[in-house]
Amino acid sequence: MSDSGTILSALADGVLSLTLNRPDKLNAFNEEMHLALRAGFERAHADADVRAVLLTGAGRGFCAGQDLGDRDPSKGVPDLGHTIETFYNPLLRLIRSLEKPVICAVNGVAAGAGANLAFACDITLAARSARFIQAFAKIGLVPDSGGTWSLPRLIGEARAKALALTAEPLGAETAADWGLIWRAIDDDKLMEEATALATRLAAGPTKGLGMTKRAIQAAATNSLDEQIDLERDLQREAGRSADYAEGVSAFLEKRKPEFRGQ
Ligand code: LHQ
Repeated sequence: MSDSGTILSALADGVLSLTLNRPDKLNAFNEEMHLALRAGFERAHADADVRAVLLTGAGRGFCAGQDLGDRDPSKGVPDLGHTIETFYNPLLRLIRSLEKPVICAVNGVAAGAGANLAFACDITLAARSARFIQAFAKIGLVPDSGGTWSLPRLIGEARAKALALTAEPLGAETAADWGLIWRAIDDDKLMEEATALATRLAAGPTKGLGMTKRAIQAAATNSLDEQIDLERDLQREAGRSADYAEGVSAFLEKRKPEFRGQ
């Protein structure tokens, strides 16, 4: 485990674990934590040994969004657009463009940008006791970190608007029932299950998994014609991969495949 203070980082079995580590502030983002988390995702892009990412939080919370002490208007009117452009948007783009699975284990409350960060990941699990809060409405802000994009797509406009306008907390089980996250897990089993899932995916045909992620994301803006053309192109590429050759050989030889993500 390497400890850069605000982000704990460890690579094991192809899984890069990134843990938000400002537990006294419920892992609210300051600039240092932003930069350290960004460095973690940049490593995930560049390092072939990283085949999946597991994002979670230290302590009783997952992430309470922006550290409001760092963006206090009483100390001068802040340019929040600059904050978003400099810190949040690059992070979102890094997560969405990473062609490797990103698993999120929401260990406790996820508020503001913390909630929308969890929804930007590929597979999000949450402790049964966790709750999601679009806290922006409580302080006169607008959902960011992709929330106005992901919420209506994941749960429809009616629920998206109600969550964003009321800032009412949403429990993990309801979030799972609505399709905002993949599963709610008993608190004491969350990390075990999330680690097992990330490890399983990291040992899988991660080149194909990465292309699958790209295709599903592209569907948000593609027509059916564009999408099936994309599927053709990606399948052509996947069909030439070493993992496809290994997967078919293993199937025919009735053995477990050994994928290398190539
Ligand atoms: C915090 C925070 C926090 C600092 C808890 N900051 N200390 C983007 C661009 C630029 C600017 C603005 O924002 C954005 C995006 C955003 O994320 S906006 C939304 C920002 N987040 C919030 O508004 C959430 C604020 N926090 C809360 O409402 C509560 O803390 C929640 C509901 C998350 C948890 O409530 P509790 O479980 O009752 O915990 P708590 O309130 O007692 O918090 C524990 C400690 O964490 C406490 O410190 P203390 O020294 O009193 O123990 C809080 O002050 C601190 N904390 N969130 N965002």
